[in-house]
Amino acid sequence: MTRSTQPVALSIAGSDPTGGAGLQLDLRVFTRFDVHGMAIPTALVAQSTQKVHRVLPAFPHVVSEQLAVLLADIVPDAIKIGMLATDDILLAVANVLDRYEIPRVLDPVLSASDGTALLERRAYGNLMNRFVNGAALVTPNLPEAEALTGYSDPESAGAVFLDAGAEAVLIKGGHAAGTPDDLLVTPAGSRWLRGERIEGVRAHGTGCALSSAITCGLARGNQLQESVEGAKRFVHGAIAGASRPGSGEGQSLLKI
Ligand code: PXL
Repeated sequence: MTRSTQPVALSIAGSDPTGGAGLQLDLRVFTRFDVHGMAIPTALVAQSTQKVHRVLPAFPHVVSEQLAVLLADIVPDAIKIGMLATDDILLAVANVLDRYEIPRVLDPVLSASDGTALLERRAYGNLMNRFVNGAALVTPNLPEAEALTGYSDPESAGAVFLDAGAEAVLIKGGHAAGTPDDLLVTPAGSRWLRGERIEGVRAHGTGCALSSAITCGLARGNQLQESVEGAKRFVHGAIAGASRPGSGEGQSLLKI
């Protein structure tokens, strides 16, 4: 038997049966980066490419048991955290992760594109205290940055995330008018990473794909900025190749 040298990443996120976002998408991204993927579901989400119908959070103690049992056996090289659904699940995950020092990428998923809450409002404080604090990177889009920090301008929001204990923040500009540039904020300063909009594609799962791809870079031991730039190129290609299966009226699915 040979020992595998394949890097290992873990996604802690919600299930998206369409495969367009969430755990199902994260695992496919891990595979594309030749990283072994592990996955812990925080919620079952009944959804189509049109809308979210229902969110069923997992039992918090089952989430924490899955995580504790897994980490006692395999310690991943990096962890991606997405949808946490409830304050109780958030705390259950945080209490286990606190025992480990594993680089974490936090995608602070608050709601789906149709507006359905994917994290309950009362959990926002603990998201900042327990997950932003200590994260290798936090990847909010502009609405998430504003909801969590109170600031709509990316420089001010980035500063609040750093104050809350994040090592770095990537404020994603895809929701802004004009070019979708992202601001990477670190204690050493901030810099714009240029983006290019692909017209006519309304894809979902871009945030999940980006944070998972960055997690793969970190799991491989790459530097943060290199990981972010590689992930941005990957997601750009995934949007360019996106398709609209099903009724064709909903959101596009990324080509991973
Ligand atoms: O794209 C945000 C997101 C994350 N995770 C899950 C989702 C969604 C959006 O619908 O369903 C499970």
